[in-house]
Amino acid sequence: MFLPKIYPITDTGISKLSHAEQVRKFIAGGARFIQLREKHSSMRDFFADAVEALEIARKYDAKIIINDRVDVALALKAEGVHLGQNDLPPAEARKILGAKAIIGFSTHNLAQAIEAVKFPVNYIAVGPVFPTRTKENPDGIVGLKTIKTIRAQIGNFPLVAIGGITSKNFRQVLDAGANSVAVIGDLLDEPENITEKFESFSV
Ligand code: TZP
Ligand code: MG
Repeated sequence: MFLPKIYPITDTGISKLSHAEQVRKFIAGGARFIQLREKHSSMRDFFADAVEALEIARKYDAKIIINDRVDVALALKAEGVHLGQNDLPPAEARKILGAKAIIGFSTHNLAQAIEAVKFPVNYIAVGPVFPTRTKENPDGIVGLKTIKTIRAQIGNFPLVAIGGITSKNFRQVLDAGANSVAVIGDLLDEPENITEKFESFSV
């Protein structure tokens, strides 16, 4: 399984740190698979920050996945992209990024998850599992029961759970059948402790 159990995602709004600085801190805690997620800053500013983040990641053989933007992932030579239901369709992203790219795809219910595993994607994400304050206009809460149902329906297809996951509840989410938990707020809300927080998700 190429997915790590803990999949950290950057957020400059919560951490008040650059993507590069967050990547540095996640890597110091042991992360080697990190998503850069930027919803507000200009493409220019994000790109410059992401170039720096990639330079740091390369030194540690850490993989970087870019949220939403296939063009940015391609320009950066990032390892992959994470797409939502309203982004470029996964099949188009695959044509652009090639067979080796890691493509993740967000789903928010059982029907979407069942559909998504037919797409040319390397993993699907499902969420929000629990209430989250990080995402603007989140879909309805999925809950652990739906994670179990999705797992039963998709065989061993790589599954990431996201939304409201913390160092206290993540084991339940893995036990419900997720291969990996993606975490934003609980890792970043004390920016001075990001490395320690990552380490506290010990599995
Ligand atoms: N998609 C579903 S919930 C979510 C995303 C991007 C936000 C997850 O952030 P947090 O802070 O870990 O709840
Ligand atoms: Mg998206």
